[in-house]
Amino acid sequence: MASALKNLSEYNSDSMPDISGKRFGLVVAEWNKEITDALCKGAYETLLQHGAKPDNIYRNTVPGSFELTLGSQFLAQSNEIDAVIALGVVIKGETKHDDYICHAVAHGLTQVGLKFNKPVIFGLVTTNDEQQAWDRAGGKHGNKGVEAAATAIQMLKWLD
Ligand code: RBF
Repeated sequence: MASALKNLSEYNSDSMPDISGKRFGLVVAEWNKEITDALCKGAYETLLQHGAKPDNIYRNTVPGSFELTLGSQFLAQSNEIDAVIALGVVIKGETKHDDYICHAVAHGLTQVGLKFNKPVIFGLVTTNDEQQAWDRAGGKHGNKGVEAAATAIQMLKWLD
């Protein structure tokens, strides 16, 4: 698979819009908390690196990834938030729960973004095991939180 060959967090940071006045909502699932914290750190630092103000970044938690959709909706409906970044880690278990959760979140976040006409970024890491999740939360495959934040910033170009 292509993603196995490169660090996906090496995005092109040219022509990023000015985000010094933008407000971001981070929604972070508490399942696999140590890993989602690493995703959140990556996202937070990326926003700061591109000029966001710490006071304009709101971090909120939800119990698990399934709740990312509603948590994102609570933020997206606010006029005070310009973009939402949803972060979670779903690790495959013995049942098909992971499938249901991932599909629900992908569908749900899409709906929220369309409903409120603002970026709602899918930062869900879906893996077969914990190591693969760490590999994507600051490990050998970069940090999906960094990518999610970069995606949010790039999408804000549309709304300037
Ligand atoms: N939430 C996650 O964020 N990641 C998981 O890997 C995860 N696995 C779950 C496995 C099972 C069997 C269940 C019942 C829930 C799991 N959840 C997981 C929690 C889920 O996202 C949600 O918080 C709960 O189902 C309550 O709605």
